[in-house]
Amino acid sequence: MSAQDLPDLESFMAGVRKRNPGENEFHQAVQEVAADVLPFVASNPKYQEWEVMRRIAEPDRIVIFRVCWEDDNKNIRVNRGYRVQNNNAIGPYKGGVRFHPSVTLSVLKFLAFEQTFKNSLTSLPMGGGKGGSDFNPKGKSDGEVMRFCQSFMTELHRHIGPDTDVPAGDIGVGAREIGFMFGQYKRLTNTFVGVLTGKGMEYGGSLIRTEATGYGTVYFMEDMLKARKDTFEGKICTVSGSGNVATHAVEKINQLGGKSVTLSDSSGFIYDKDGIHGDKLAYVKELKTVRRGRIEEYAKEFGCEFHANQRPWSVPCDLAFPCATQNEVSKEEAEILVKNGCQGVSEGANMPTELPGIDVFKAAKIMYAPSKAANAGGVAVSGLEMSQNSARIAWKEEELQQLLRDIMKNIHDNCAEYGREDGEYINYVKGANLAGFTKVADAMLAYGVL
Ligand code: NDP
Ligand code: 2IT
Repeated sequence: MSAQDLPDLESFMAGVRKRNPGENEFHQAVQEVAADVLPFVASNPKYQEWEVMRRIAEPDRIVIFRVCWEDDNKNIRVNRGYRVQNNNAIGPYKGGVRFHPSVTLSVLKFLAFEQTFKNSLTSLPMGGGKGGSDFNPKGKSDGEVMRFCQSFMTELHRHIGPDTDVPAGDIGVGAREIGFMFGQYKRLTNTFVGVLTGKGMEYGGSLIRTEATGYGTVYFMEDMLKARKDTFEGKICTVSGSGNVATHAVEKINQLGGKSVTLSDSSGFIYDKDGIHGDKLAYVKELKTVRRGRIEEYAKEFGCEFHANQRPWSVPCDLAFPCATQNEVSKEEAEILVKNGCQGVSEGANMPTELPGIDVFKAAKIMYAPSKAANAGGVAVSGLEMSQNSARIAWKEEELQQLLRDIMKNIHDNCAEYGREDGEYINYVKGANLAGFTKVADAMLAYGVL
């Protein structure tokens, strides 16, 4: 194929939109990657010739199934379950399961696509996948959640396995749900294998998996600061979300000398000028994982501001950590962050910034770590959990802490190498996309046309 035949971004995206009508989140994720990868393949024609980018943007396989369960009032409930197996060029499909009413095929396709690049960046042998359901665990009893998880796994178990596809947690799926799903897989297959990660310590889980995503997101920021000869000391940090990723991001920010002043959930955000630390952070973890209450209760308990139905980006900060969900930072909010002096953004959530918002961060040349690099610590420790399960051993906490720290530094340095632009500016978006793409693409070339 000659240079003039190379597809430009617009015609490439027209094809993606035509093949995947109405799937806006999927279009957004593909466009973010293609904008960097298409010019790169133009100077590396082997990838172009073998249509690698087009093939990565077409999932290997998607399974969609009915999930029936009975609620506490004996009503029959019907939800929809999914598993998107995007690409297994470099290892078994790997990626979380999300239970949230906003789950659609488009959302899971974007997540599985992103996961393919993220997992490649970890340098561990994992392909990309994602699954979930439109089931809403909020307000459900433990018995209802158990019956739903068992029904979900009754179908899903046919499509996964420790060397095939290894799901884990995500929004709405934590230790409780992983326990129910692992138990059902074990019962159905009469095997005890590492088919899920994020497991409890009693049945094959890994130390620091729970903390890994939030910690990793903050480590990535620490490395970006280091590259600018700066540290966390005294930095005011805004964080969104109040689940697994957000609370552990706050924990690590505090340990590194920063001050976390916000948390949020889908009803609004709290602004605690004195900092969220110690007993106050322990309160949030208990509130969200045991009592399953609302973040507004924090404001009542500790006497700080609560802003209903708003996101925390108007609060002046040095550093921002979106850790709730996709598209939670708009262009206008990105502009407000920059105007208020924000110097860096590290994404714990997947694709939290809308495309025009990313352009604002790039134009302002602030430090900006895209999710596929910044939140890879979680799946990296999942990869380490898989290794421990296969070898039937358990590593010590110090070893795992060091491995996580080293993996995040390696991801940072790899992205910096691919993303360095004129002058000192590092375009981490480009760096993550190209570094993630190359390994998967080279493996795909080795296999021929599949
Ligand atoms: P949790 O379920 O533990 O917490 C999710 C948090 O985000 C809650 O505070 C929730 O509030 C809020 N949230 C969810 N959906 C929305 C929404 N539509 N609008 C506003 N707030 C919302 O999930 P995690 O912490 O695990 O996941 C958070 C993000 O991090 C997700 O984007 C996930 O994909 C990503 N991620 C998670 C990893 C992990 O290891 N867990 C790994 C890598 C990325 P509420 O309770 O009101 O719904
Ligand atoms: O988005 C993610 O990387 C996750 N939800 C974690 C996936 C995993 O397999 O640990």
